[in-house]
Amino acid sequence: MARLLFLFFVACAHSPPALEPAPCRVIPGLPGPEDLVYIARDRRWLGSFAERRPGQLAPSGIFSLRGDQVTSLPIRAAAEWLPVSVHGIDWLESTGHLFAVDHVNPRTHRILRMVLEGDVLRVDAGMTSPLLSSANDVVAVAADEFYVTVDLGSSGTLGRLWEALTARPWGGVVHYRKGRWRWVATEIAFANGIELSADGRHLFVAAYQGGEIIRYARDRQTGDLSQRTVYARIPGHPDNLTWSRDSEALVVASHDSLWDLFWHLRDPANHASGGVYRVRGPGQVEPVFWDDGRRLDAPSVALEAPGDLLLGQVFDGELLRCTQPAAD
Ligand SMILES: [Ca+2]
Ligand SMILES: [Ca+2]
Repeated sequence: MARLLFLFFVACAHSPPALEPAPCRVIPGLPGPEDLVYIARDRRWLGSFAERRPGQLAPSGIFSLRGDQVTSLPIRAAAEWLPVSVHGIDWLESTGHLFAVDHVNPRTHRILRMVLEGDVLRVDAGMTSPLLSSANDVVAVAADEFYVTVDLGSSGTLGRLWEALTARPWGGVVHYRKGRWRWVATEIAFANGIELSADGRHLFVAAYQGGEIIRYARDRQTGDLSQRTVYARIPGHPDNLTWSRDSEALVVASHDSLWDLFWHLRDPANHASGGVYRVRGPGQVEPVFWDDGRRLDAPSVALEAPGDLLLGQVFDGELLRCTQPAAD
């Protein structure tokens, strides 16, 4: 089994892109800043964080980054919603809601909808379904409609382990509208980051184990997905998706090697390299950042804001803020 594991992980490695090191600075943060959104009206980022290393206390929540100041935001909620264990998030600008995947316990995942009131988040709805066996990320369409990626479709622990190790395409996408849950996409190898086009006509999903971004046509009346195509192949294992400042490109952070990620999980001194890629159209993949892990390990998300590219990661506590040429 160990030999099989070794061969599997080595097979996932690839060579890094040739890039000049970007001018970046490290911002000390909270453990596992896995996903980010940008709140333009407040000129600040919000991010999910969670301690994922075994044997540690497991704080989790939402942080705010203003300037270089990271603060954990208090979450006000009925007792049944607390404590939270947050994973992927999405910001719905039209209603001012933050949506968050909450890994409340290993078998019951749910989606929390929160309102940002100054420096406090108030949970105003929580939604769950047996379909959310292993939820990863969420993208909201409206206050009462969203899509959730389910990374591993198996229900038991052993089944999930087998599915992950053998890269079985048993994950998918679940759609929620006004109390109704249903599968709208299946056969995805570890469905991870998810984004919607501005016009709502296309949905994009990062297949982490497939090393690709999948695009679907979306029916805006029914929410149905169709016309699955491989939009872009990404080096390594693509995690969360965001839109570029000009909304013309998808930006994706990717881990180079699952083997390195595994050893980084065991010990922060072991580095896990990764990159950030911009996808301007079908097959048009442009590397914009790469690091061997000494500045940032296992990048999980990259989000552009005016003049900056902010990167989060899976396990360690730092954020990386890189200067970009001003686009606006
Ligand atoms: Ca997200
Ligand atoms: Ca993710």
